[in-house]
Amino acid sequence: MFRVYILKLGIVGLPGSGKTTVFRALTGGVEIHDEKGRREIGLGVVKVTDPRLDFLAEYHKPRKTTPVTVQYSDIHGFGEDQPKGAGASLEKFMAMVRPLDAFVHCVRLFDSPLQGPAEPLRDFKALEEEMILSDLGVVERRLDRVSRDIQRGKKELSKERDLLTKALEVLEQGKPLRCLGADDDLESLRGFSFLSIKPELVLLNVGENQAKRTVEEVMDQISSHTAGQPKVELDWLYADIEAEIAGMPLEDAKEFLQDLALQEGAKERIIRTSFRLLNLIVFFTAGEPEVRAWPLRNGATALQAAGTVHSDMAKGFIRAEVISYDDFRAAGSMAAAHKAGKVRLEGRDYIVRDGDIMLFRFNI
Ligand SMILES: Nc1nc2c(ncn2[C@@H]2O[C@H](COP(=O)(O)OP(=O)(O)O)[C@@H](O)[C@H]2O)c(=O)[nH]1
Ligand SMILES: [Mg+2]
Repeated sequence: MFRVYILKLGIVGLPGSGKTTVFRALTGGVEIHDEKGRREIGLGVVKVTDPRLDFLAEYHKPRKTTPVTVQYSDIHGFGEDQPKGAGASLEKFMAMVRPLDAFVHCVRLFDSPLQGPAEPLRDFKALEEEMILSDLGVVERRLDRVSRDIQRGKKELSKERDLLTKALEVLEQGKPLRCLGADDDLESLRGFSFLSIKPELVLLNVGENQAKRTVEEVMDQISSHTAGQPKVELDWLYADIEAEIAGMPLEDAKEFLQDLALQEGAKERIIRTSFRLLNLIVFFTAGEPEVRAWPLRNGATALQAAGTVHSDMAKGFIRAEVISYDDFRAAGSMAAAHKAGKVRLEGRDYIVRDGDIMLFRFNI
């Protein structure tokens, strides 16, 4: 819990749906390297732009400014190019998928010479079904083992059996595991490598010649299909165009956007959607050494926020001095904010809000 994490999003989709294009659009081709300096294929880290962070940096002129970061990975292995047979490649696939916070499920909305005309709802359902079938296999095998162990006297496994039975029911209705509901159920299932349990951002990859109305119709179709499911969000992207822009110098990109009458900020919008999907907020710490944005679970306390920054701050927590970003903006300076009584002293149980600027007092 007391750990800053990089948000990990894995781009999945049927072959030819445009995963790699989406990956390039979202990361601009930024790559990270492993410990030996080798390029990690299909892994990119993005700094999240945030005008609030920019303003705080302008005000404090810190030595260092640190945005929230998001890691995208380009995951193939679904659909036809699923790793077959060889346990090693399935293991490798699962090792990539397991640590992900959520999937970005890329759905093709452009006609493709290889895959044929766009059939987004069909494609969406096909991948969903594949995830559900994979999970069904895992549940059935595990349930089999657990039931036998219970017969041999391992009574302590009966809770797991009940949970797996509930999971089985959901899957047999053709629904993804994220529909299970109660959050603690999901927590205890997370140890397994389930696919359909992950929050999912459905991302329509729209061809440049698609009519706006078509996009809206498809969005409607998919959202009626996922109606009632928790942890699903829907968004869209001109991946091909965005990928091209991502590789351009800034000035050229601006001109290009103007020519196409496109709005800037699809990437930022998708990141905001991901934050909503994962129920995350952002708080800030701001001073002369560093101005920094931190992701935090919505509903987390001041103590948990302190622990995100440093474990000592949680251990020796005394109180937090808190001002909302909007109040700070309105006051114009920290001195004015203090004078106006906008800086609050909050205890360990204070529920942090999006945009809070926090200073932790601690004693260790
Ligand atoms: N027209 C059009 N073509 C696209 C778009 N996105 C991807 N493609 C093309 O579709 C093909 C498959 O894309 P790719 O990203 O490699 O798909 P992947 O197999 O899911 O990684 C490539 O030829 C892309 O250039 C798009 O938005 N519009
Ligand atoms: Mg690819």
